[in-house]
Amino acid sequence: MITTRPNDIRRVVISDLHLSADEPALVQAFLALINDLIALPHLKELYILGDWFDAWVGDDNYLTLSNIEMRRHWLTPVIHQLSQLTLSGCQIKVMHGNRDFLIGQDFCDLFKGTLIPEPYLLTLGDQIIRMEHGDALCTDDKSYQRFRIIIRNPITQYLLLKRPLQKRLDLAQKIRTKSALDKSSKSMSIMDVNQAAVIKALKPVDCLLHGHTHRPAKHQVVIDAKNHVTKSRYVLGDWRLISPDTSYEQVEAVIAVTTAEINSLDQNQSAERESLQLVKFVVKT
Ligand code: LP5
Ligand code: MN
Repeated sequence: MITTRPNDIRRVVISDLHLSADEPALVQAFLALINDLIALPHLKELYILGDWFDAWVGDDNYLTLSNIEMRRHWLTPVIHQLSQLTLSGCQIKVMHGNRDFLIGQDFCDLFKGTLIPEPYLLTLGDQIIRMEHGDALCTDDKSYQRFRIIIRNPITQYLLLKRPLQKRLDLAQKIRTKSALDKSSKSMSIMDVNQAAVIKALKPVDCLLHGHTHRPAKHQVVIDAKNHVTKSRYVLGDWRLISPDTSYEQVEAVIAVTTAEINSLDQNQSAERESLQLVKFVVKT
């Protein structure tokens, strides 16, 4: 579904799925993607760059369910499918977003995935790609950045995770409501990345890949105008349920893939070069 060259795909990067029990079509679309990925013969890694879930209040919200509750839970098929992907030889790497920063390694252990730090540097040949969720780049959004400093502090998180589950669910709901209210009065430009923050992030690397802003695109960023230095910033898209007509719905997302090109050095030797591109992923539901 995502390529006409299944043999050449090496890595897939996604973000901003916002999965929850309230949007089963998004969950189905994610399962469809994982099914496709299992069929890719040389896929090495799947990266999830944050906001995989609409809200995550702690791993115990799933891990403490009874066997019967777990069997009926919407996450159980997701974990099963991801375990199959791991078994097929693909490593699954999970980064926190602003909505699911409480995901722990205990949850990722269920499918033998790895929680990765933010930012995360991926080296592809001689190219270093900086991957991050993207919210830290939105430095013009002062109220969010103040909130981020508090909520991402390890002491705050330690104290939050000690609160009873129901209290955490209530708090998450309050934060969502307050955030939606605040967002309605913020301009689009305030909620986008800040150019100086992007240049600072890009300077020591070759390329930047992030999500969060829900504005998928490939941008050329001028790093040094005098010396004509420009670098790429790739923005992943959020997963959206749309209705092209009344007879069906579909989920669309802009994801990133790396594909390998084989360069022959001479008759006996060849080198693989991996390149990154954004692609549209569409699933009819
Ligand atoms: O996610 P998105 O793109 O819609 O909005 C973000 C910023 N908002 C957030 C909040 C999340 O959306 C919702 C959080 C879900 C729950 C997470 C787990 C909770 C753990 C705690 C319980 C254990 O990140 C939004 C940005 C926007 O991106 C664009 O960059 O603008 O930021 C805000 O709107 C934040 C506000 O400006 C400040 C919010 C202060 C909240 C204080 C809550 C106090 C409790 C309420 C009491 C009435
Ligand atoms: Mn986000």
